[in-house]
Amino acid sequence: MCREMASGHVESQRARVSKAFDLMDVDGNGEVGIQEIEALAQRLASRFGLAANSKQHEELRQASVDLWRDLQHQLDQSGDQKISRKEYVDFYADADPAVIRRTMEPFAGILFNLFDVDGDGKVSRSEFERYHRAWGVPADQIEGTFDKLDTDRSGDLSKEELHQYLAGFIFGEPGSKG
Ligand SMILES: [Ca+2]
Ligand SMILES: [Ca+2]
Ligand SMILES: [Ca+2]
Repeated sequence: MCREMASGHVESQRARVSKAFDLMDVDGNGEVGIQEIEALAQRLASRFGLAANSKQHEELRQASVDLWRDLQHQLDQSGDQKISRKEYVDFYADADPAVIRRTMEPFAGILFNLFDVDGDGKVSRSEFERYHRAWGVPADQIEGTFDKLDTDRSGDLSKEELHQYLAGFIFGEPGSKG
């Protein structure tokens, strides 16, 4: 059972998608339901420091629920209102990146605006760090992630660059070329 150790950069797309699923399956029972999505949105909101009844909080919650409905619509083959690991991995292991992008778009847009505190349409290094520090991510790891994401080396993250990052979280880095 040493898969973690052996994985590194060569782990398969299925393994990546499965790991992304783990992030959502908070109680670890092998399926994800609306309660877990709402709990995740809640956690995200608190990391961004959003007040419980603020407009931004509500937008984030709504975008999460919409994303969930979309996923459920596409993935819940058995119709039990839950997405199982198998449904999730089967779908996203070979999903068309364009489909993933479309699914992600509204949610990613909301998150981008939350990251972009000064509203200049870019996520600067300090905006990126500020958020990740709240999650307790070590500074050098944040730096490394930022540099990797800033593919055009502009010193900040465009919507496109951040989008790749978020898609990686939720769908296991679709289209990443290893
Ligand atoms: Ca679960
Ligand atoms: Ca900014
Ligand atoms: Ca950039």
